[in-house]
Amino acid sequence: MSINVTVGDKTYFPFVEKVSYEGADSDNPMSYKYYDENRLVGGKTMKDHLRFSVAYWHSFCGTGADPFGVGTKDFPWAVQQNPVALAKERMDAAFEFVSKMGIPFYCFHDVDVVDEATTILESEKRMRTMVDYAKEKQKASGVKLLWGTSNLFSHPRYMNGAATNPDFQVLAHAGARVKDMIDVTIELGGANYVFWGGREGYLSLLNTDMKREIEHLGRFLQIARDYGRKMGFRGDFLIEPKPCEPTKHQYDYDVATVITFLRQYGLEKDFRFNLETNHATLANHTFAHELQTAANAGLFGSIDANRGDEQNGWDTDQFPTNLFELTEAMLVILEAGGFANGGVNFDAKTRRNSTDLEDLFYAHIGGMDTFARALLIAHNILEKSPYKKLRAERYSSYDSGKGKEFEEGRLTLTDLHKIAIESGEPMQKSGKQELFENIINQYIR
Ligand code: XLS
Ligand code: NI
Ligand code: NI
Repeated sequence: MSINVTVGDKTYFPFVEKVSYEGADSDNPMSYKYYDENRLVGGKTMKDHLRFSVAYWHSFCGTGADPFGVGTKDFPWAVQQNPVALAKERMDAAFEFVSKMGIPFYCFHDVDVVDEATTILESEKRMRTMVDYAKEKQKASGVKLLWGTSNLFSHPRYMNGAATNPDFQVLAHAGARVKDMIDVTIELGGANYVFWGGREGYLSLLNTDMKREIEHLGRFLQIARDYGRKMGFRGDFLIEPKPCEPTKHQYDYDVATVITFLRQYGLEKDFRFNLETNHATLANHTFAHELQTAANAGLFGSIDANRGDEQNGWDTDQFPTNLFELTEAMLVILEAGGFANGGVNFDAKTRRNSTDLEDLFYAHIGGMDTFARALLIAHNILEKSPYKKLRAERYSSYDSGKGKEFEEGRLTLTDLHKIAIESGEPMQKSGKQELFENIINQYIR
């Protein structure tokens, strides 16, 4: 079967028709070994469990430039000089890729799709053209928008922040861009709208009124939320924590910090979390920790899937391959009820020296297969292993008697004093960590 989703007749990836599930014994590198979109896992297809998404910025815009060198990747869709013509070609390539991969969603920042013009109104006009184009593409391919967002960190005007900029004119500019992207997200049927505050922090506390900046961020998000709801946006607003980079300190440091912030500004009913693996590890947390903290607050939303590097202290955004780490993550996600509006967005880039177009396929195939395996393993652990029972048993002393009375708030400190004297020294109870770890290993098969 030939799929033709490009509006023109150009193809950017002629070397593959369609990436399909062929099973773990296949030697075809352009096939899924584990991701079988229609396979049912606990009554739900893998496709619906994982809701994969491609990140426009890394896959179709990022050419491999780093602080030490220019880009290395010659994208065949990036030859046009005219910004709208270039944007259309890039979108042709994006939809060809996403369709051939059988990935159901994509995500973008405003500037990924089309370059900003010199005025806000001119930028909006360009974006309108591209929204019409994207609508056609979405309809022809069935691919949907997982989330939209505005890039409030790349342009030099945001060097001192966007919503937290000491200059109100910059904040207003950021507001205009967010308003436009909320409109775009609604028009394209986006399931979520993301805020990642890349420059919402500081480089030095000496020149920073932190209290005032955080209040501005709270106010900014409130009026963005109010606008979105007024315009009929029913999806989730997502906030994406990261502790630092490019700032020395980012205000949305980690989940625990952001929960307090959301509650302080009355945002907790409309906002949830978009959690990224490499951001968690930069904050010295595991990914599972961040997921669990969000789930505990009922605020788990979506994830940006990638992995960091054990030795490097920055956001390397590599494609996820660590099965143990992802199994721990999927355990938390499944126990939290899985994704509703959210999904697994690959906020990951191929390495600077991965310069073949095929590499984009291999990278996503690897990430998707690892997630598919982690899903199966975590599902089996929860359904078949003693994992949940073992964990529950550790807390069984609170299920009845005095422990239960404590949980219900019926004991005073004087009561505890009396109970402790009566019962004497508590018996030692093992935490059994190695046994829990062995269960994960046992089910990785
Ligand atoms: C950067 C962030 C960014 C957000 C979207 O570290 O992960 O890519 O996901 O602005
Ligand atoms: Ni991200
Ligand atoms: Ni990131």
